[in-house]
Amino acid sequence: EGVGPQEYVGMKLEVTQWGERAERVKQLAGGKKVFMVAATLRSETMHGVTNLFVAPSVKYGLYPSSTTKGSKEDVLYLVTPRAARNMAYQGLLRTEDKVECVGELEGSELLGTKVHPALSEHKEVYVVPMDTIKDNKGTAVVICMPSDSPDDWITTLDLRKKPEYYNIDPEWVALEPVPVLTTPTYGDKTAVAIVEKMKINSPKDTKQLAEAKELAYKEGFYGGTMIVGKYKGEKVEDVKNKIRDDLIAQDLAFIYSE
Ligand code: A2H
Repeated sequence: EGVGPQEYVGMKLEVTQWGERAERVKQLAGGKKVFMVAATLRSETMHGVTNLFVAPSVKYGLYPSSTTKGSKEDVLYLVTPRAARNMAYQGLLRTEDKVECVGELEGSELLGTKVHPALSEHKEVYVVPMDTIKDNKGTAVVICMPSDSPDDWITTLDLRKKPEYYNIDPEWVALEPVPVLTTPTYGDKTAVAIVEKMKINSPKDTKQLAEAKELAYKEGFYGGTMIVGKYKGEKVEDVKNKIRDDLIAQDLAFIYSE
């Protein structure tokens, strides 16, 4: 990627119910509040979250937040060890000589767990797999916004098509995108329209998806108008940073750079 540091918004999604495969993780958390932290470049689309993606074979950990040190309200963040090192460096995590870690786990253990995406239409969404998540970028936790992300839409379709292959309950996958903005060329489900137009069939069509992603991003950013929330009717370009700042002010997100 680029030379400079990449700045993400780390969205905090609280675990509301551990899934059947997360018994061990639940024990590790020991009753503490756990936030899965998703790294995103599109925090203005938060209202449209339908699922949360992790990579089944990637290693994650539970790390105590620095802001809760000494208080009873202990909070744990769930991210990769690599992201945890960056977060510790940015003062977000508790450190002694090294980064404190409550325990490690595999993405596969999280499938079927439920989280609460704040400010979203869905009050709870399921954690489902995305095989194309890389563990050398962001937190390896990715918010699913099928209305505006071609990757998210095609993955959603594939999960529904092949639940046995992915070892999931198809009911976990929310099939209906929740529109948050509208664009002049593609309407309010930009990613869906672009995936159809480009005839993308699989999450493995990486070259086409890269193109689709670029197109959707430009359309949404330069041409998009918000259709939900506090900034309804305003241009995405004008309110993107305000939405991010609001999320941070409400303690629903933080800046994470790497
Ligand atoms: B984006 P960049 Cl609505 N592996 O968030 C694969 N993809 C990852 C990732 C990882 N480890 N970490 C983050 N991402 C995704 C929302 C979104 C995103 C929308 C539209 C486009 C879009 C909802 N998913 O990204 O390589 C995250 O998905 C397209 C650029 O650092 C994050 O933002 O440029 C984006 O990729 C970061 O990608």
